[in-house]
Amino acid sequence: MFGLEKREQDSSSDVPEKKRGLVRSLREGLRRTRESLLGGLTSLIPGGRPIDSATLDTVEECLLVADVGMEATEAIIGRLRERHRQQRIDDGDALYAALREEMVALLAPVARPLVVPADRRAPFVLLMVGVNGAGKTTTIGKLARQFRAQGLSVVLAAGDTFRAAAVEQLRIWGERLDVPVIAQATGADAASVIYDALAAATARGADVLIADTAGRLHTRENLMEELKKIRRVLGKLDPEAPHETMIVLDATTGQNGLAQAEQFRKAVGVSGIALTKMDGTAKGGIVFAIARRLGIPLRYVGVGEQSDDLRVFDAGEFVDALLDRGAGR
Ligand SMILES: Nc1nc2c(ncn2[C@@H]2O[C@H](COP(=O)(O)OP(=O)(O)O)[C@@H](O)[C@H]2O)c(=O)[nH]1
Ligand SMILES: [Mg+2]
Repeated sequence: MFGLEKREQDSSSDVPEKKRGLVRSLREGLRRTRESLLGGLTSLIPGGRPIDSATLDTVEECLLVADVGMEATEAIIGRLRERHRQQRIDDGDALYAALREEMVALLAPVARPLVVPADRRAPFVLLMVGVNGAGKTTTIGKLARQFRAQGLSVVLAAGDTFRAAAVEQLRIWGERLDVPVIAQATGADAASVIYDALAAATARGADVLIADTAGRLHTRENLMEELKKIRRVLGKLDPEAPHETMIVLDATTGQNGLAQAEQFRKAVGVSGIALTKMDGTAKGGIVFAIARRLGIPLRYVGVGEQSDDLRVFDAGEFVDALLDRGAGR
């Protein structure tokens, strides 16, 4: 069977211990979505039983329940029905294999990891955006840790000057990771904080600057204006900055996240997505809707609150973790 094969491979092959641990934590993080997806499937598709059109209807329902969304579900199911018509799916295992293939194919175009180019003259500037509570500040801490582990020097900019606790939260991450945090008092002009931070990062010869931003001001328009201003002032120091504008989306908000991404994309442009809290939801199928509807590169997936709970998004690894029938449901 699919999942079992995969598990044996992992434990017996030469996959390094660390990598195996990461794959395990991705599986654990996707547990609730997997249960929702496979809960309806395994009982209906025992290996060897012929697949009929009703089975495919069940698959369709399971995808919709997991928040895969109408469009992505229809894309996947359409392809499966076509294969079934051609009699290339005759039992449960073949259906699983086909489903895996179609899912990976749908995600592959957005599985484009963030790459910090090695031949840089100036700091690589990462501007983090997203609504309050999405996980921006936490994701910044996790990213800073990953970059440090890659031997890159990092500076953080406390650009969420709206909430009193926001600067403090970033400072704590900075202390924990031994990464400098450039900040001013609550209420300061966010664009000026981030401008200063880029100047400081450049002076230090830092590799990466990660800028935090507010998720809410008095109105959504205020926020978008502030973000535009931040982009403008960064451009004065480095015409190519920000090199990445990453939106942080909370997976537990499901389809709502798609609307947020559209809003931010329209206002300030978005070049990448970090999808957080996959561990807290059965609606992780949202990744397929993101791939289908937005087509914005999905860089990272957050699977917990700890500093190492951030996975680089890999389509094959993700789908395997999602469909793994042997992974302790
Ligand atoms: N379970 C879980 N919680 C997360 C994840 N990412 C962030 N959080 C939590 O979400 C809450 C809001 O995060 P925060 O970084 O403050 O959001 P911000 O307002 O966008 O900066 C915090 O309690 C975080 O610990 C994740 O991947 N999984
Ligand atoms: Mg924050």
